[in-house]
Amino acid sequence: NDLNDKLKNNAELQLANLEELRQKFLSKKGEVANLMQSLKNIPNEEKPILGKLINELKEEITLKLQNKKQELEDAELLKVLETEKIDITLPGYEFHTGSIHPLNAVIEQVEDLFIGLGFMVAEGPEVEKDLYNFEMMNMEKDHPARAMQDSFYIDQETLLRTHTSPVQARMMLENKGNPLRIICPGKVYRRDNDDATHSHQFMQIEGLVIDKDISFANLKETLLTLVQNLFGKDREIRLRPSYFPFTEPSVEVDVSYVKKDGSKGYIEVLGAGLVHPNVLKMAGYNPEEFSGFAFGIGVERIAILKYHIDDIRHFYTNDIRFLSQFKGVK
Ligand code: FA5
Repeated sequence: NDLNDKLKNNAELQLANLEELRQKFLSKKGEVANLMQSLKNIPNEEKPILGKLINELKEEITLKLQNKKQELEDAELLKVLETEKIDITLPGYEFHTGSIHPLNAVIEQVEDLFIGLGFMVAEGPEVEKDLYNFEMMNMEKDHPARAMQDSFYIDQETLLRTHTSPVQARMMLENKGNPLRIICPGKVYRRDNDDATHSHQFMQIEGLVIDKDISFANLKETLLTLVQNLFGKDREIRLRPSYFPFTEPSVEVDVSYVKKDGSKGYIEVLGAGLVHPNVLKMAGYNPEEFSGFAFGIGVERIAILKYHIDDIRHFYTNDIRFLSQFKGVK
């Protein structure tokens, strides 16, 4: 009765008080325990009956305390819910989410493809030694092909890399004559005049495979896989003989597309070839034993084609209206 009164009369009984009550009745030295103790002073035949009654009492008290606790907690929760009610008629906030840059979207797609084919992704410095950018790519100091890539020199030995090919040399040296499968995305710099299709700073993705018995057929199949992954299964590639000092034979690779009048056209997207024996030799590979292929993709070229962009400068002027069109692009 004492318990009942307390529970009833104190509507706002706090959880702390409940705990006090629990201690009073149910703790080791509480009243229920005392009753149990006193059993030893009564006749044996009455012990089972009284014992049972005490246990029932204990259960009842436990239940009551639990129920009250629940009731208090529920009331507390209701209070919180009441104050935190959301007015769904209020106007919402606008969330500004970013979008992936189209050049990064292309790089990520190419990385995903090649990682799936067992390639590693490698990176090299943008401020590069002439040694790696030119000499180890089979272009010695006065090689005329250097003129194909007008360069920003920092001093006689150092420049802003003009292509991602120096990463080839760095990775070959690091791999000390072992088979290699890498792609290397990154920024490159040339003293080109900016216009709709040229930028003084642009991006490339280099690819390099070195192993025994790597042939031109391997290169062709890899490039076809790449192009169809980027543009769709209906695309074809066309290889045109070309010249790079670091590959022999060398090709430029065009991708087919359907012109407005329905006829088929081709657009150049990358350079490629079989790694020149001199390049292998300089980087510690025996050209009698190893062969390889390499390619260099112009990332802007791919993005321009893929997303139908009319001017390369859109990629660099950071106009939010341009960039926000790529929300959700994969
Ligand atoms: C090279 O840079 C070679 N290193 C590619 C290569 C690698 C060949 C491995 C063989 C083996 P090229 O100068 O053609 O090649 O440039 C490659 C691509 O970069 C071009 O196809 C083009 O898409 C892009 N590119 C070149 N110059 C510019 C520029 N000023 N602005 C934007 N993209 C450019």
